[in-house]
Amino acid sequence: MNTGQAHWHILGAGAIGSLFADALSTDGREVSLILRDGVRGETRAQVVERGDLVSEKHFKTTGPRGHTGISHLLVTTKAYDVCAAIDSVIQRLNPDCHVVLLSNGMGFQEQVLASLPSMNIYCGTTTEGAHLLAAGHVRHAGSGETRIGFAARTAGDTRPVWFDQWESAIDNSVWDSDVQPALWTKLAVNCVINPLTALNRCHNGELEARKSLANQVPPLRDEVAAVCRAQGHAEIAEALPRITAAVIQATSGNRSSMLQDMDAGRPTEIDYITGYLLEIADQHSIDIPLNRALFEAIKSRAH
Ligand code: KPL
Repeated sequence: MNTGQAHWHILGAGAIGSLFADALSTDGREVSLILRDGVRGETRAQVVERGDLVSEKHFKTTGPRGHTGISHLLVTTKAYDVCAAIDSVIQRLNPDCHVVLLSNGMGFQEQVLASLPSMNIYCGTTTEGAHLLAAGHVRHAGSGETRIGFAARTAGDTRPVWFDQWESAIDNSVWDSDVQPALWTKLAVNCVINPLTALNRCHNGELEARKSLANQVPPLRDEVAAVCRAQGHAEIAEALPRITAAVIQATSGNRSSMLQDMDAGRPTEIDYITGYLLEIADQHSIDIPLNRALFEAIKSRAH
């Protein structure tokens, strides 16, 4: 039964995974990190800085092929790693495991639903800011909101019991009975900001401050809005000019995650951001040439 105290296993101990591991454990939950080189019985120190407060905790670690069953799995890997990472622990997932997908982008949710049909799959999005300063060392960069809901809605779904504990651990967490609009809003914003900042190697704020870049935002955003509207999210399409401007301003000093990935020589999440938008646009026979050009430019540069 999963009605008692949840023991969270975290797949993807990057900035957000580490931040949430720290918050869940501070609130009294049992937390284990699944690491590629993790060894059962060993612990890993995690330092989280929140302003002047520095907390250091030692988490149990386990490799993907550990022995214990997993009842609650939080996935915070890069989008392109989600399916392979889940596959690596699939033998350990309890038949009624609760799996929360908090990675950026869209497209992998359907794949996970298809590969784990008996399990409880949730997805969500967070605007919490966190930077990984080094492996196991995270700085909280700003408070945000975390919205979570079922990956696929069925009649009679009720908020899961674990969310009570989650909500008490993670500030500003919201149970969202229809999380798709939140996922689409994040996707739409990422489609506008991430490829442009990555290709121009600029901070988010330059999309407003540099005229040559600022001029590219409205036509790109209008293409994204057309796809949102066709997909049934007219309210996102209407609000997109305001939302993108607000995110660009609020994150003006940030380097987008796609720029950081390119600079670090990592694969980017473009297939799950603009790539997903292109797939949905094709389903609706909508031409979005500016997004396609950015997609191809990132693909030709990415490692
Ligand atoms: O989510 C982001 C990202 O970089 O992936 C934004 C909102 C663009 C902030 O940088």
